[in-house]
Amino acid sequence: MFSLARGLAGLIVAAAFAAGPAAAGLVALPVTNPGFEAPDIDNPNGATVVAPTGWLSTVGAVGAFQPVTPAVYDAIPGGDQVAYIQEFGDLYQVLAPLVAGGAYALSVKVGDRKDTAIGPVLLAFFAEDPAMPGSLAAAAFLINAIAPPTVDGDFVTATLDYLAPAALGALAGRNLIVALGHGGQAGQQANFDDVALSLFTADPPGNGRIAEPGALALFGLGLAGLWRIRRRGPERRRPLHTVAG
Ligand SMILES: [Ca+2]
Ligand SMILES: [Ca+2]
Repeated sequence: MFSLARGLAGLIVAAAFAAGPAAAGLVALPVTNPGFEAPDIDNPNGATVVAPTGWLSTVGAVGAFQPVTPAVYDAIPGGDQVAYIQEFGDLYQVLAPLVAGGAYALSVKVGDRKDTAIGPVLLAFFAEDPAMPGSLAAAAFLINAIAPPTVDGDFVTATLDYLAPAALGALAGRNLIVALGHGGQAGQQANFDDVALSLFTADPPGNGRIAEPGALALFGLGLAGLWRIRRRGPERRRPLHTVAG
């Protein structure tokens, strides 16, 4: 399922993020619980079996996780907690309405535990359906990207850029959804930390970073696969279970 996606993974990395100098019009957008420090876990290697505070999930065993160092990681990017998606699932968060012509840049740290393998990781933007608030299934898919190759026992930075249309049309007033996906198999886990989102509004129009639709469209394949599997129905779903301690 993900062999094509994996083969293409290297291609997207170069296009993923071109951070320019800070300029008027560049703002950091608030993300709730971006470092997955809530709820606070007080036992080493402990984890929740529900999505971290401020985050939602449609499928999969997900939660906040406090890795033991250096057994699981030598260090984690921030605080003492990360998010996890075991095997196959997603985490997402509904943010503010899309801004016409805005250039969005998402950055997430993706970790591969020393003691487990990791599967393909996807970042995606959706536009919420106002008639179905909080629903990822009803949201309009905008764009996605595959995370770069991960490093065992360490974190890499995955990025996703999106240039909103100058004329939003049917997207007008719809909230941006940030989604993290893991297309892993049995025993595989992805960890996440330090979600950051910026918005650059060009002034005059045209000065923003420009996505390359041809290249980026390829990566819709990966997430389409994730969602296709999700929609096969309940027989594909597994009961929630805690992370191996
Ligand atoms: Ca953290
Ligand atoms: Ca590993």
